[in-house]
Amino acid sequence: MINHSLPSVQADDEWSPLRSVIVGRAGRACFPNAPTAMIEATMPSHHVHNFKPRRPFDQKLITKAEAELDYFAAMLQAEGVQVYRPPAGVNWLDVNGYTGAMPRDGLMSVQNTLIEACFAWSCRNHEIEIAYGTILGELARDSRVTIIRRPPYTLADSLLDEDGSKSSPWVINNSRPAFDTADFMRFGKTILGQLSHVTNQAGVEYVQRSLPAGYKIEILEVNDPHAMHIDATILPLREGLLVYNPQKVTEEALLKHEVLANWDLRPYPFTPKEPEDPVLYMTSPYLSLNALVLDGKRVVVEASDQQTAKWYESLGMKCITCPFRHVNSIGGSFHCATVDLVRDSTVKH
Ligand code: ABU
Repeated sequence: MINHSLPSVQADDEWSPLRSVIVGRAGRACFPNAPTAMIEATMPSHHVHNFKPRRPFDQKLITKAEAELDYFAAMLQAEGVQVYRPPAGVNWLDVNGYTGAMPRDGLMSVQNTLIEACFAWSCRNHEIEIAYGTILGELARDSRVTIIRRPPYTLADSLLDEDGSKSSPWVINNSRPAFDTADFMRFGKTILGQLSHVTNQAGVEYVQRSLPAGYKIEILEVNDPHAMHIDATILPLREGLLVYNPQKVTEEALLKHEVLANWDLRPYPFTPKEPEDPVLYMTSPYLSLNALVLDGKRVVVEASDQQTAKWYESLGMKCITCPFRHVNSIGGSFHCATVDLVRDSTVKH
């Protein structure tokens, strides 16, 4: 259902009041089937052996993850946020894919424009169409919205040099645009991004060309040899307050960006450990920074993560807790599992 008072896509930042959002669904999720070099570059080394072609995640894990996603979606609806969900029961095993639980990796809203990722991992090539094609079709009925679908030339399977050589710190070359949208974070007309093992310079230039007029990307210098997604590295809690992972980025690097001048920049003060059960197959343990801010006053945090909740509250936030450890296990937290479609804007249009 389209609310005709606002475009069905309009969001410029990570903290303004959230009005409309996509929440993912896991489906019959599988360990992503990417080339070994890509998996070794990005995934926790002690879990690399799990990444075998056509290997589904344990069904009990997925059942619990789906229940957490459903609870999260219901909680957002109860907060007055319009929630879009993809179809249930997608069998990712059949299509040699991964999951529909992490839509932030593949879709980014900027003003009235929704940009589809040009994924580096070919097992994700059709993820957005399969899980989100119907929602994109519905959003596209609003003539004020621009949806930029991935063009076929970006499907070229050319990102790994055949001789295994690398001319950069990253496993992928620059032969075609590659980017996951989770490598970008919106701060109004400036978008901070990172180069990573899934985002190359051609991908950054593609995103820059896709942005509405007046919006620009700046590349944040991160210290993360396994970089893949910026959304456990920096988290703006509200305008003027950002928390960051000091293992991955320095205050000095952040302050090189004009948009963060005069911001209160707080290093995350804890050293989280990976839970024993369920484990984190695909991420660092810093998922507390992968939070969803509802309106610059309220943030959703994982129900068992009391130390982070207390810390965010000491920074003036109200924490809404939600169980999400089984979703965490298959690849991310609240930020990864969502795409904000409409937020009240900080930018004048
Ligand atoms: N995809 C979010 C997690 C990123 C990280 O492990 O740092």
